[in-house]
Amino acid sequence: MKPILRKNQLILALDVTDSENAIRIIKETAQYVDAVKIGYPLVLGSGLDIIDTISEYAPVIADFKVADIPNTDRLICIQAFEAGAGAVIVHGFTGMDSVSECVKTANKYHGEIYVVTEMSHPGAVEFMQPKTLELASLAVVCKASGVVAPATRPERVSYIRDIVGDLTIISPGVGAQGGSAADAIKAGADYIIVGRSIYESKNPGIEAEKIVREIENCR
Ligand code: NUP
Repeated sequence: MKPILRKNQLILALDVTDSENAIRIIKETAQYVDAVKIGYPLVLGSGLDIIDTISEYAPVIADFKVADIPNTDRLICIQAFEAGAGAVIVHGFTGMDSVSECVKTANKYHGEIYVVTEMSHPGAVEFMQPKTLELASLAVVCKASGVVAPATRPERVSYIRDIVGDLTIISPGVGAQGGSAADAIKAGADYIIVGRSIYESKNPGIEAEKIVREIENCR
């Protein structure tokens, strides 16, 4: 995700499963999004080459939530960066050695690592929320580029901002999960991640533009 020149502060979560649909949606939305987050639904549905295809339109963040021993993490990150991803999302609960290995691998590709702090869904309060401070601090210590923080809980975005300083915060949970783009940005998120509200819409381009305007109006 390195040099994001346009700052619409919007990342598209492209969780469709077939490449034809994915390409149609990115063509309609490319002018509004700063990056595209691609995860297991699209990669498993259409193959790893989709990362390269989509990266012709916008930088790709591979949301693989990498969570293994350092060597396996390294192998997964290599696959993602070799495929054309500019950034990879990893879990932090595996500990410092695992996350550091991901950052080390990313640096070789001039890529970025984002560490999940507290997830946006209700279940995240069970096991993750009590460890948010540690997970966010780990991202700082390991020199990750940024963290993932929940737009569904703007007060937690503020809390995480205080911990991570100037690391980049990317924030999912807007729209389908109930969060507001403006509230998350005001709480300190750098980018909003939006999936279903855009890709399930009849007019993904119009929907993406609407969110960009909402963000602009709250700056
Ligand atoms: O905490 C997280 N919450 C979340 O929704 C971490 C994530 N990576 N995501 C992802 O963001 C989720 O897997 C999906 O790809 C996207 C949100 O999509 P939507 O709820 O806007 O459809």
